Amino acid sequence: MSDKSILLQSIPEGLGTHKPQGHAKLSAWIDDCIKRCQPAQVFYCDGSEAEKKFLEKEAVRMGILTPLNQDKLPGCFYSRSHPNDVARVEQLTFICTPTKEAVGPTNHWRDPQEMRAKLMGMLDGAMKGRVMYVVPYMMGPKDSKLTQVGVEITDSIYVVLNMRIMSRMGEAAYERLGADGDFNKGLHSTLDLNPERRFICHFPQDNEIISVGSGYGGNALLGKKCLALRIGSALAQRQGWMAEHMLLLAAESPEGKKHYIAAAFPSACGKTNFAMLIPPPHFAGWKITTIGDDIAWMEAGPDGRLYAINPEAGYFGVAPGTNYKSNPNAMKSIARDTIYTNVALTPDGDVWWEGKDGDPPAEASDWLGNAWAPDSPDKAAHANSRFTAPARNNPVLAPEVDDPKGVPISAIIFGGRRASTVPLVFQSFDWEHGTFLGATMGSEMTAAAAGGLGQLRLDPMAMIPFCGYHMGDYFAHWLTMGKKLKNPPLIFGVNWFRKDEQGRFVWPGFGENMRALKWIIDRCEGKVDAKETPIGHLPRTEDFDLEGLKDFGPADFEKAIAYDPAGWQKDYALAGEFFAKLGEHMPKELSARLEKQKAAVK
Ligand code: SAT
Ligand code: MN
Repeated sequence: MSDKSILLQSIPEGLGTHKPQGHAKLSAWIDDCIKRCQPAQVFYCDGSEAEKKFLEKEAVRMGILTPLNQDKLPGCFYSRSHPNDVARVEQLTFICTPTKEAVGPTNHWRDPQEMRAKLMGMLDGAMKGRVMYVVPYMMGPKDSKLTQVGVEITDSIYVVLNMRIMSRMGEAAYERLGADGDFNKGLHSTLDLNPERRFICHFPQDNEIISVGSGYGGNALLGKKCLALRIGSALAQRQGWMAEHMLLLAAESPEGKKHYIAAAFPSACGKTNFAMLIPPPHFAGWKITTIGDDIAWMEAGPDGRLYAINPEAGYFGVAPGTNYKSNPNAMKSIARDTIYTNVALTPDGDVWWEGKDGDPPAEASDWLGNAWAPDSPDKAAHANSRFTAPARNNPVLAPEVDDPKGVPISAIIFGGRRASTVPLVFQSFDWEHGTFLGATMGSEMTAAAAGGLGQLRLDPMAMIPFCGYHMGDYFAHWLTMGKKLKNPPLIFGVNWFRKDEQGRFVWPGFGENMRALKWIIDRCEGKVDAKETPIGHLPRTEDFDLEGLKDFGPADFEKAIAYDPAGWQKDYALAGEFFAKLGEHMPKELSARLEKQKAAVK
């Protein structure tokens, strides 16, 4: 029988002892957390390889991770979450600012003092008999001006091992802080995983996050959505930069010319696939490399262009649907040193999920641990099952990921999952119209958040779940940023998910999305003209490269980009309701733009 005690045993000499010294505020905060949570052990992480090996071994002994078949998947582990803890929970996610007004109608608000008191009550003695891990990390390359330091205090070894993949974790973070640097305080406890005691709380004015009751990615890996987007967006607004829910890629032409592209799609709409795209054979000589797959931090550069970094160091991607056709580079990225959560486990220590290559296994144990066979009525993997993989595994990782000044963005793309109305690709008229396009985008909801699956909701800039302040002020910030940019990126809309009358996707998607990207790049270079319509510039069929596409000709393309005024009238009506909710905070330019657009699509 293995010993499942949740305290760390036989800690090797030198590990767990790296208590930060010389930053009085940090030390005082850690001491407060210890007093409050009363852990049985405190383990100070240093980010070393030896520490990783030790914590993995301990997580296995505790029964939290299961090693996978090391011949097939070296360095990989399997994990199951609590069945009620499988996604972000927007209704339990709060922004706690002094006034409710500051967070606007799209966020859940709580009074900071009241919320703090409630959380502190729950955290009193919460780590009795448990280990407290102190995790220093950086979001962003070591020497970037935009990089933020965070320290996450958690009682979950799973969180520590995931944070190690997703951020630049380790003592370099303390070095960057020096004696008095600003850092994000993140206190996390799983408590008893009771959804009644689950709260993900942000205190932007204190650069602080307190999260209890969940061990799931977006709720518990505090550097990711909590710091890099909710707190990050609020900091960015105050300091004049942007924190966005965007992938970042580099597209290099056969002549060696590079363009950097940022794209905002909601969770589980293919950001990871697009960021790792492999151009189809017809595009021989083109190369796409990945800078990031989820989050971009951007600022105006001295040349008036917009520069972006990826604050993350790993991919927390959706497993179902990932395969060698949809995303070969992701498949290679997750072949080693990866943590799999809530997928299915096969008898030979491999993983499986719906949409993985090959036939389903004859038998497996599903994400709940129940016996599963291909004729079982339930899915083997949870629809929001995930992989956590280090970016360095990505065969097409861009070397620019570590560049402290970031990459200059040529184009911003907004996209969502839309069965109708939104064409395959189109271009806005200018920054303000592009901001309007982002502000009015909608998407059918996915399994990345609990509830509402398939419903169309407005998700401006894919930031509805992640904007840490008033959406109206956020739109205004976009307009302000545009004024700072002498050479702003061009702004486009895309939709890979349009369906025909029979409910079939009209566009083949995946690698073929290169064709839309190529048109975007041609537009950036002023190489092609476009059709002007009320919603923006649409591609002319003759400029859009369809060569080498099987069973897809100009007539199909015209369906994919068809301008549908009736659909837009509905979209703009929805946008109007949304804008009205934002009240006085809504920038007048965008309200006026909506009226103009409504008239234009009549
Ligand atoms: O929120 S997570 O980071 O866990 C995943 C997502 O919804 O993008
Ligand atoms: Mn995301």
